[in-house]
This record gives sequence, structure tokens and C-alpha cells, in this order.
Amino acid sequence: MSEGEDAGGAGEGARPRLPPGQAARFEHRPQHYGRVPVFRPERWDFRVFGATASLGTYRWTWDEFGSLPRTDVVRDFHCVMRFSVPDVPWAGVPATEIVRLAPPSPEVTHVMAWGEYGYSANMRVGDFLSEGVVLATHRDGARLAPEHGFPLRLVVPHLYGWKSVKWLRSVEYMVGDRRGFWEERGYHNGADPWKEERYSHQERPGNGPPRR
Ligand SMILES: Nc1nc2c(c(=O)[nH]1)N[C@H]1C(S)=C(S)[C@@H](COP(=O)(O)O)O[C@H]1N2
Ligand SMILES: [Mo]
Repeated sequence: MSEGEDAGGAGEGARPRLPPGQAARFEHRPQHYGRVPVFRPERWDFRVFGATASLGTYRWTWDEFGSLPRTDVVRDFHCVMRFSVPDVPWAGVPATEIVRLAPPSPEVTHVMAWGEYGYSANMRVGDFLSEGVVLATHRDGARLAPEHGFPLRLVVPHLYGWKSVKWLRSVEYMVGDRRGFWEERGYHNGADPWKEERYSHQERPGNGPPRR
């Protein structure tokens, strides 16, 4: 391989392969806060709640979730700890499919993704509906490993990795913005890696709700 290929073949003026301040790491070492939960299929469900158009809550058992339409996506994965994992192949249910089956009220502006033990991450509804956002059950053609979010994780590849909630259990539709777990603890509300939105002290008015 020649030296120039390291940049991913990006020509003069083209977008670089990785966002600023990121280095490639090919080994996907798990990164999370707290314990890895045990999966009990008979107790597991996935819910959509909050400001749905019907005001009702939607619920899928593990079996029901398994019959939803699926997609494959391959995306770079960017952790705020300055490493990126290139070309991660994910498979699962597109977020757009969840929103189609559980329509939000027209006032919904943001969603909160909830994992086991109350881990959470907020994002604009437009980010949730972005191309490539998937509720993933598989990575590299195999079921997710427990430490990577088995049985279900969110993947929001265009934002820093902490928005990609592992052990996903529900999505809350919100009519305003509210901070999730890391967004309350000093991380940027927006989390766009191409703008290096790493820390909340970089936020400008309008980037997010006040911190508690
Ligand atoms: N539930 C939960 N999801 C989480 C985290 C966490 O601590 N808890 N960490 C996030 C962070 S900071 C990153 S970079 C990615 C890492 O995903 P991976 O362990 O599969 O590489 O998971 C995200 N999802
Ligand atoms: Mo991360």
C-alpha cells in the first residue's frame, strides 16, 4: 500500500476519512460505564413511549422485535476518546421503521434513547431519522457480543459513540430537549464528530438545554 492510501483515497479538498482529532483503531474494544446486563428474553421488551401521535405506548416482545424489517449498514464508529473504528458492519432494524410503526406527535423535536440501568442519550429527531441509524442486533455478521450491547443497541454513526446506546430498551419521544447521561456530565449535547462537539463547555446558545 502506498502512503497516500492512508487518507482513504481522499483527494485535494475532499472530506478526510476520519473526523478531526480521531485516530483509527481496528480492534473494537468495548467502552461503557457500569456492568454488562444479563439478557432474559421472557422479561425483555422494547418500548416507544412519550409524545406518540396516539399518546399510547408501543411495545415489542423479543419475538415480535425479531420479525421487524431489517437492514445492513457499514459505518465508521467514532468514540469521543479520540479513536474511530473504520467500516463496522451492523445489521438490525432501521430507526425509520420504528418511527413508521410508532408515529410521533407532530410536536416531537427530540428523542431519548434508554438503555438498561437508566443509561440514556438524547438527540434531535432528525438525527434519529438519519440514514444509517439502526437498532442493531448484529455486528460483523454475528449476534452482538454482550459487552457490545447484546441483544439490542442503537447505532447513530454520524454522532460520537456515547449516543449509540447499548442494551437499548426504549425510545422516548420528547417535545423539547433534555440531556441524557453523558450530556449531563460534561459532554456536548450535539456530539457531531466533524465539528468536534466533544464537551459541553464548547456549546453555544441554542446547542442544548441548561445543565442541572
Ligand atoms: N448503555 C450504554 N451504552 C453505551 C455506553 C455506556 O456506557 N452504556 N457507552 C457509549 C460509548 S462512550 C461508546 S464509545 C460506545 C462504545 O461501543 P462499543 O463498546 O460497542 O465499542 O457505546 C456507547 N453506548
Ligand atoms: Mo465513547
